[in-house]
Amino acid sequence: MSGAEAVLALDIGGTKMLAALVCGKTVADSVTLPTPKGKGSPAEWLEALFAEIAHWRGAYESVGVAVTGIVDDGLWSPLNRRTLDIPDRFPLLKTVMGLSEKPAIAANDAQAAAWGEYRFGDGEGDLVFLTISTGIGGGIVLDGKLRTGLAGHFGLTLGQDFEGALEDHVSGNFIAAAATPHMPGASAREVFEAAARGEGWAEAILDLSARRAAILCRNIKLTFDPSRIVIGGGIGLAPGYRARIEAHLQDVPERLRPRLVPARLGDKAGVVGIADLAHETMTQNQTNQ
Ligand code: BMX
Repeated sequence: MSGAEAVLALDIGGTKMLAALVCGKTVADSVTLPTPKGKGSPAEWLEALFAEIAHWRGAYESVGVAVTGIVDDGLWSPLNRRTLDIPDRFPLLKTVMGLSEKPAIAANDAQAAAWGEYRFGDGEGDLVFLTISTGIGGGIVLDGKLRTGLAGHFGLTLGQDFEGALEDHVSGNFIAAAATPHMPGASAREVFEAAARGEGWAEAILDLSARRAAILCRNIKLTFDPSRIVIGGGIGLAPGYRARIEAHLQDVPERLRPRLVPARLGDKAGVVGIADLAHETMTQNQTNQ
């Protein structure tokens, strides 16, 4: 991609919305806003985001948008309303194309991030990406191909020792909720800070979360045998969390043990991945014309 061919990349998660101008793996500029959960409609959230980046107009030729939830035929729906409560089949692509006046593509946030790490991260071969954040998202790249649709929605898988979706018992929402009796209103970040001060209750919450994440990683290893599981997301990349998962994998026989690596692109994996997918799609469309 030449420097002039920047892509506007948006990543809308359960906690924050990130807009970035991306060239290859370089993020030239970025803006972050909190996701206005429970306030207004996704159309209004997108309008607010586009208002923030109005000065980027003219700097990009195409748009990629990565979102928490599933995108089918350009329509965005939630799978777990606890992660983000949006209407079913919101016309995401149409809205983004209307606001940007540019061609656009849309995909799931974790799948986009998996692609970013595959293209520009460390290592080679098959990978599974796990974002442990508000929820738990995942993306699978096998034989150089990103799997789409429901593939990789590990956060929605069911557990044996609890009711409902795995992410509701592991991710940021879980960590914050479990802290209520000890620190009412605490955020997941504050639980990490409490654990760093050596507070036992916080240690116990993070350890339970990490133990369940470790089981998920073992199951992923047995399902896909990827060369690595790339860990991203605000919780996944929080200090010490990956080490906690690894501690629960120590006794797993070596052949069965997943190799965990941190997301090389950090919290930019989603925007870099969706920008690359958008660039590929636009190039292909031009070739076919
Ligand atoms: C949920 C699901 C996934 C998403 C994952 C991580 C919704 C709204 N989201 O499993 O599609 O990839 O959370 O999302 O159903 P994040 O917002 O925590 O990044």
